[in-house]
Amino acid sequence: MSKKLDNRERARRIFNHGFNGYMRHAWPKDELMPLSCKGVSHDPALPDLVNDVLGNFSLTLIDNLDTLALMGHRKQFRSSVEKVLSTVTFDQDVEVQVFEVSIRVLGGLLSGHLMASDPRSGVSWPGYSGGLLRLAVDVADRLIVAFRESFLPFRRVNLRHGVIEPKTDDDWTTPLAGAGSLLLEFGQLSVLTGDPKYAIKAHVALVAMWNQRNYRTGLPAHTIDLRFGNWTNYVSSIGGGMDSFYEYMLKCYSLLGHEEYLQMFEYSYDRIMEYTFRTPFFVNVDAEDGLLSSTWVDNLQPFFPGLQVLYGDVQSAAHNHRVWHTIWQHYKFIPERYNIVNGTIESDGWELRPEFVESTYHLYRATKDPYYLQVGEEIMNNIEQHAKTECGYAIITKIKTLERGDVMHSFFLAETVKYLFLLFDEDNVLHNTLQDHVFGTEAHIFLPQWHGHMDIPHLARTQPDWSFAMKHPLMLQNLRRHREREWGKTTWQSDRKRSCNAWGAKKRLRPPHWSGALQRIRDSVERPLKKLNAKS
Ligand code: DMJ
Repeated sequence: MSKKLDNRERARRIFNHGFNGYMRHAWPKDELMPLSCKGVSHDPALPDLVNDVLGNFSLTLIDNLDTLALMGHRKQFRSSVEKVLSTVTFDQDVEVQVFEVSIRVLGGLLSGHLMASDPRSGVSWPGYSGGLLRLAVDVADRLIVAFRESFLPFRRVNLRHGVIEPKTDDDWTTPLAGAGSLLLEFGQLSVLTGDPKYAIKAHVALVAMWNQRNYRTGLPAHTIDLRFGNWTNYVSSIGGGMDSFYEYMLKCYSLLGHEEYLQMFEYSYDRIMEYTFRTPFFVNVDAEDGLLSSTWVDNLQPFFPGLQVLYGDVQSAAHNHRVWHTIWQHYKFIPERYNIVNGTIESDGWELRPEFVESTYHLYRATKDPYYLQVGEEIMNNIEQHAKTECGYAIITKIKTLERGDVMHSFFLAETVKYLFLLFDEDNVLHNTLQDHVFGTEAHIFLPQWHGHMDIPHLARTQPDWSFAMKHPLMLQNLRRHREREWGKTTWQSDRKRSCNAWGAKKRLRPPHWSGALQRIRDSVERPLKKLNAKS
């Protein structure tokens, strides 16, 4: 067997160990606790626990239906779909995050449905009658109530009772990615069901957030108040809280086929490169003036080279990926936050995250450079050596001492291991019969449905209540005026001032002065790149 196939089978074994461990010790709970070998779900005994995605709906199973399909585990895929259909209900008294449930659960159901119904997947069967799609509609209807007060959704909803009445100002805020990246899942659902209401909501939210970008820098910021449209956190980056907002613009173009998404992405990409790229890192800046706002980078950022590949900027992607590889090799993992000035860990741990593997996969598909296969092998070595437990894989809480935590996020199998498997599986259906696929941010597979083409931007524009919002660049400020009638005079001005002042009061950080550690990283990135360029 070739080394590549060997590694593919190794990735399959990693998946089998984690998935079988989950099914044996945790299912029907949401996730496996890999140290105590038991399951975890929403716990009513701990009402204060901020519950993002544990909703008593067998999360890991739903998140991995398509992983089973892509690995060709035909029987297990079918029996897992049947398990989901016979046991999962979304009528749960739990508070969940709209974005997380959309990308993991809605995305998982839709992707599972496409695999079960599209003969090109190789795992479909004639008796499948669309049960996963019906579940997808059920969960989406429970999420869509989040749009009750605004064109932007509340961050959390209760799956049974709907909107959670906001108590604090913070309850009225949402991060850019949370509100602005729902369109792949909502759009795919609309196209499959023929009901445009999901896509319209998500489209308007995406464009509304984009329209609030700063007029000077062109950058959107991290967090917005959904009543008034003012940013409450002015940081702008490609990292946590903002990452998938950009990802969805480009991918919505691929999935839904409207130039408008591509144009938004092109504009955004230029702004990102202009303001946040300070070689070799993409840094956090203030959306208002583009000045550096902190000196750390986070563990979601390594997804960006993958997106750059999909956009066609392979050279920059390769450079960016080298930076993360250097950090990975140094620590064996990528820390949650890394301080680029001191070259130290700013926030410890590696949560079995997929982003670096995802980019490695896309770069390999684009370049076929065996270097990326080598990177994949290194990643598997470290996972097997340090994260493997008796019944699954555990997050690393302290990188230096390799201390582990009792958590195996559903995305570990659904994304990290899926991308590892695909990296080594040249003959996968995704690389052959399903080449027109688009990955969601949770690595779920979406397929353009040209026969059911739906002009979402057009439909959004013709909605009586939405059209005024879409026309104005500062739509949310118009919304504010509109809503003032219901809410009375608001404190919007003073809120905005307060948040600006709080931010402005902080001494602005100047671009970092390259410390020795950073210089070493730059060298180690640039040297191999120069070699690579010399070769080609
Ligand atoms: C995943 O749920 C998704 O990749 C999301 O876009 C970001 N966070 C996690 C993995 O880190």
